[in-house]
Amino acid sequence: MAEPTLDALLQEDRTFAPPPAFAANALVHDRSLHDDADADWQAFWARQARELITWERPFTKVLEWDLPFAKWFEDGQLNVSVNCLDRHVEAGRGSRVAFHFEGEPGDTRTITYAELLDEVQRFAAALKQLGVRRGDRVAIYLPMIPEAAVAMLACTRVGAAHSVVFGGFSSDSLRDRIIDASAKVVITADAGWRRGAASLLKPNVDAAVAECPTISHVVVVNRCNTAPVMQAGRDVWYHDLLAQHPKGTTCAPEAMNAEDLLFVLYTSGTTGKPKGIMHTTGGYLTQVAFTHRYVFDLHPATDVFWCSADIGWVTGHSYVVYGPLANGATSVMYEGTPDTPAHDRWWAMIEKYRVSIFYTAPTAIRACMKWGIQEPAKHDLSSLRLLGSVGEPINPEAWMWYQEHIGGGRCPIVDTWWQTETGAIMITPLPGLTTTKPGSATFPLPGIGAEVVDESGTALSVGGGYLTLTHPWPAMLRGIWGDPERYQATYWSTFPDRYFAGDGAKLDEDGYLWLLGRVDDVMLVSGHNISTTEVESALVDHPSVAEAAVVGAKDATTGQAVIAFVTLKAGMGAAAPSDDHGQALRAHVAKKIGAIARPKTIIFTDDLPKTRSGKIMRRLLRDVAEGRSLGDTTTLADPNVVAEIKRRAEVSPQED
Ligand code: 6R9
Repeated sequence: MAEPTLDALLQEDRTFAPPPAFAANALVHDRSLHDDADADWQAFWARQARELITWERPFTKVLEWDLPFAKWFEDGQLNVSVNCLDRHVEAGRGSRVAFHFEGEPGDTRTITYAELLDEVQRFAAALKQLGVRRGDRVAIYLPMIPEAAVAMLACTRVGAAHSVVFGGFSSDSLRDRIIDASAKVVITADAGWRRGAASLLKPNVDAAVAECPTISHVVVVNRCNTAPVMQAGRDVWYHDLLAQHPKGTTCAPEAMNAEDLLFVLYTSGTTGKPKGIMHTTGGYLTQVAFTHRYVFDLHPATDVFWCSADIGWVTGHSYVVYGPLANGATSVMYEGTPDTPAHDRWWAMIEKYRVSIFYTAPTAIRACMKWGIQEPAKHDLSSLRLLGSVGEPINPEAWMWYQEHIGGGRCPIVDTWWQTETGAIMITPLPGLTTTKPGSATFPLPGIGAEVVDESGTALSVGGGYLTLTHPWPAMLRGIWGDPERYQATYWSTFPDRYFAGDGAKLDEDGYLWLLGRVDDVMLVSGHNISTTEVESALVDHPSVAEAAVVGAKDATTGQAVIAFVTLKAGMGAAAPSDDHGQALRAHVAKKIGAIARPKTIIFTDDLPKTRSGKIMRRLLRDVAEGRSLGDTTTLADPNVVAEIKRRAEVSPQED
């Protein structure tokens, strides 16, 4: 069942019109949103901000743009927790479920909007008691448990900005982020459940905080009963704080200015010191609410939404917490990994909670493909009506698999392009409106200006180049914490008057956008630009391949050589891949793309080094391919993977 590669798709017309039944239900079934936005994009966003958000003080100014600094809805005031909680309860929807939480061991908790508001107020009162004030920063280092959402919302209630640090990060990463943001308090847990074991967090916090003079208190959720050491005077149990602020405690929300800092979230980027990406209050909330509603065609009273992202990633901020809650939606939240206790965990949960909208990453889809179609086939997935993808370019093969085996052939797929920096979805199909092509994120949303430009910054109407954004958008980053020059230099200096996303993209003859990954990931082989994504897509197109990562390594004759790291599907020789298999894959790439793209070396590996959000760390693979010692591995989901790959690389034969 060979699916076409990206290039083949660009030539062949293979499009999917929205299923008719879906189009009839959709929020958007004509181009009126586009027409409105095309007529006046600022007025369009102002209208969304008024319709979707409750303002304590209405704004009169829409946008002040002093490139590269934007202010949206600047004289407006609002509180995010009020928008996410109080207004739904006040409207009589307090008994609606906000979260169906499921822990990895199978424990569950159903939390209504009224209950969530109660816990947020109690915890917000506790934060105030610990000395947290409007304008402070609070670090959050938690597993995927309801307390993570409570902690974030409690910060917004008192006007403190949060900095969520992914629970899989090391104590050094946590320490650096706490110091950079001068956080006052850390909210953590003793541990979280991961692959059947308690993965400890508190010892990392102790090591980090020992070097962080700004931290006065550490709040600890008792998730796994691991009896952590509690430092008197500094550490305090979450449940003790709640006991001191019993049910019914209120905590008046701070009226925040639209441009007050809502959160800082660090992105590692491919190199260098992590950047603290700053997001503010009014614009961010407007765009996450808008995108969550329209991109996912949300019907808040009936849908069950599940975004599988961790809260440590921007996708968790925007589509587990703020977007769904602002819209009064019901979400699923899951603590663990999709293979615990078995490979059908996700599908079992979709069946159990009757999930209607499922949003995940291509890397996860490819892992599920590797485990086989018998896993989803064990479950009734008929509640699903819409699927989403985010985080990486989705290869056509995975797109088709997702559509067929998870979506039952009836669910539209929204492939959503965006970044930590953009805060919310920017490029995506709209269900019921856009005719999709497998692997293409299609078009910019209404109100968003995106163009592909060449080296000189000239906009292209067809062909490959660099993805840029042509005007400000409400959820855009407002800067890099503590480093305005780096903000200007990284995003606004490559092309005049444009935001440079750092991604390569292609426009096909029909004007569809195809994202090609980070431009640092483009290889130059004998003078030809070859995108790592295209070679990976061609490899995954081979029936035996589950996942592939491609990098360019220095080569004396060709400048750069294509090196491929390949994971085979179960039962496809994964245990003992042969040289012949490597030759077959090389030939496959040559056939699909051309001889120039044929990998020089193929390294078979059981796993690939990935960040917690599932992105392949190509920088590390380049280090392996070029025989260097490994750079920073602290942001890897599983640091052992690279050591194993290094060992394999040393024994892999090269092409003659
Ligand atoms: C939301 C998120 C951003 C980078 C981005 C791009 C890649 C994300 C994508 C996609 C192709 C998509 N990316 N979505 N590439 N198609 N639908 O992932 O944020 O972690 O900051 O990463 O991810 O390369 O520039 P973040």
